[in-house]
Amino acid sequence: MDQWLLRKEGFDPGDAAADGNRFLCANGYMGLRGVPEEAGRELFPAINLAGVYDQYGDRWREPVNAPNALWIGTWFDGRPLSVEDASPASHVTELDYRYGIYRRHTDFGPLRIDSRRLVSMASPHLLLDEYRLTICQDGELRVRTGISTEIWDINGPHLFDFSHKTGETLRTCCVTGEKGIRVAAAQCVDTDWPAAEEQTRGGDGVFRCFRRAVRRGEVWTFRVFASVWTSLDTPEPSEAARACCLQAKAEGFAACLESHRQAWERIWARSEIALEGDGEAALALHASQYHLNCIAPRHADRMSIPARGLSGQTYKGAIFWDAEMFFFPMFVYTQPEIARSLLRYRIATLPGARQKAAEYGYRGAFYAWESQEGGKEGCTNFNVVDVFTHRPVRTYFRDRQIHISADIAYALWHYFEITGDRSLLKEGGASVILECARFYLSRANGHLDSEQVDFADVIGPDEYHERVSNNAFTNQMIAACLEYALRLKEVFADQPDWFGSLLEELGYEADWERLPDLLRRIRPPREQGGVLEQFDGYFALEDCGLDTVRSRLRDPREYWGGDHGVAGTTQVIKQADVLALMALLPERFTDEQVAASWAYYEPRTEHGSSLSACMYALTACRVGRLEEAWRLFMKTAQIDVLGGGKQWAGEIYIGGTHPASNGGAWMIAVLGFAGLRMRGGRLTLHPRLPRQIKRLSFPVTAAGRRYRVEVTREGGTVVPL
Ligand code: IFM
Repeated sequence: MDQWLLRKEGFDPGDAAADGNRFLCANGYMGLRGVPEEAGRELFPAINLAGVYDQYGDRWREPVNAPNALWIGTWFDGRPLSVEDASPASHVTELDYRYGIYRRHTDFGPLRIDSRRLVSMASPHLLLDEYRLTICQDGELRVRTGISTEIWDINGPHLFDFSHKTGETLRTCCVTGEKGIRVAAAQCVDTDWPAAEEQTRGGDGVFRCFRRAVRRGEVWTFRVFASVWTSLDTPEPSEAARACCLQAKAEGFAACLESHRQAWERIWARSEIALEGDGEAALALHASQYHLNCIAPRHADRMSIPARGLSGQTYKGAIFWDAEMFFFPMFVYTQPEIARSLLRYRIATLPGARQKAAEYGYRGAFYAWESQEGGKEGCTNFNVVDVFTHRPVRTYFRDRQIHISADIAYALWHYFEITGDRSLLKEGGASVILECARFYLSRANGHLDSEQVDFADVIGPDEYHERVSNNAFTNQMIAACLEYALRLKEVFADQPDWFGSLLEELGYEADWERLPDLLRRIRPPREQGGVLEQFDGYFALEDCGLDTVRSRLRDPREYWGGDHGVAGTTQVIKQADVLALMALLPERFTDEQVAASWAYYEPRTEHGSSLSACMYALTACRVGRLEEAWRLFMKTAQIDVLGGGKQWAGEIYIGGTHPASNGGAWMIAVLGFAGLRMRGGRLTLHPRLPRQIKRLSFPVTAAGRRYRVEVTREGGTVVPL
């Protein structure tokens, strides 16, 4: 079995949305959905741009899809050859995870198309396609390549005022509606086609057309170089796009491909987990690491990653806690400069978080639940649409999921602990931690001089139970945030003046005095026989099984949470909540508490979020439930190989790739199965390999040094490189 290859035979338009995700190519700047070159809007093609947002009318703001600069269509004897309409004799789609290369092989009878396509990892604005036609019958061939403006949007349109230029390089320019961001795409072609081409521009884009009689046995190749830039990158995006593709054409396809492959080799040298013992698991792990690596913002130094990566506009292209809790661990241990970029995005968006806290009448930093550019809150008060009434449903993610600020403080602290580098704290990270702690000071319910302080009216990770009090996850993460704030003083013990002036600058003196009090009084989780109660009153809810709750659904797309959701009045939860807490702050809980809570909550968990299974797998490793850990690992790691995961929340499409699961797969393998930890500046291992795994081998970076970790049934080693 090839551990680097995803392969699919046949074409089913019903799978187009899922396949576009599974076969995604990306490089952090943009994501190219895995659909064939000739795809029209109905097959959801997209070149999704990282960090470029637009709002159309009063619809949801979402990231912009660029004009489709790699569009190619083929006609034979006047008949269009598209996978959708021309019923090919065979069609195979492949994704090479090692080098991020999408391939398609389609036999249409009179001709065969074999193409390979990529989004360059060496040059962030460049896309390439080598499109080869093998003629199987004499006839007339027409090939049209160009920039199509048939753009798929969920809440668009976003691009207006299209203008096109012909010439050696075709160009399209347009602007976004809300902010007037200019978006430019360019394309040029290298081919040995003997006849002159004809160029056209119009309502659907700008194209060149190659047409002539061909004979059986001939082979024609079109090497397409395309480029996308926006005015956020440069004042002259159109010129930059033109220059980028001309330079690539001058270098040649083979040279561009080689630079791209070398860039991927460097990424794998720093991050690849080699797993021996189970081919499917090895493939799934490569797939997970591919999907997370290909959306990392390598071209920017203060950018984060949306919850559905660059696979489209789902979840408004927003940054959730997924970034800090699920993507960050792989990056901090393999490519800390990317982890740093994710956190610098939060530092840069601190003003937005302060503004949000102020809007709700609090002080400090309350980060956006769905963060867009500048920390703008993308989450609306009506984030789900009811499948029966088609009315928006009031949801409380935006205003009650207050754990988000503590999650960010948690990642900042762990960046410092794992890298040993204080500079990020000095650059603004310390201010973020202090401002998050200050938010909780002002959000705490009750008087700080009362014996216990509640955090009432919140939502924990389990979003099916809204507006609960003393959610264990939230309270404990807040406690951790306060501790990190207080420990900053020790971290900067050798620079008391600097730390003192930071407190002064933030006007923090009085708050600093109050932190220990709040920390001491936060209500601890209630417990029954070692099982932590998820929130006040959870144990009193109806205790029926998952199947019972599912049987109450009247529509498979129905939302389970909220006022009328089938899960809200029961103990059935959407995703890991108490167990997420135990996975993230393991030292706070005994093995007995973890074992008891795992046994209680797992059967009551829908795993309706792709963030769930990995937290259960991590905690299953700790308590020796290795068969379950393995099952949940496979569920996590295979999500984008099999194209699974929920597609709908009410009437809202939530499909896409699953970077949180991708990061979760890394966490299970490294932190769970190998048991890697950074403690007191040292890496330790505590291997717990399931029987299916013979050996795990991977590189890690910690405290500025690189190591290779090897784990077998006999034990593990950490060897400096
Ligand atoms: O952040 C998650 C949340 O926990 C569950 N719903 C989907 C979000 C984005 O992945």
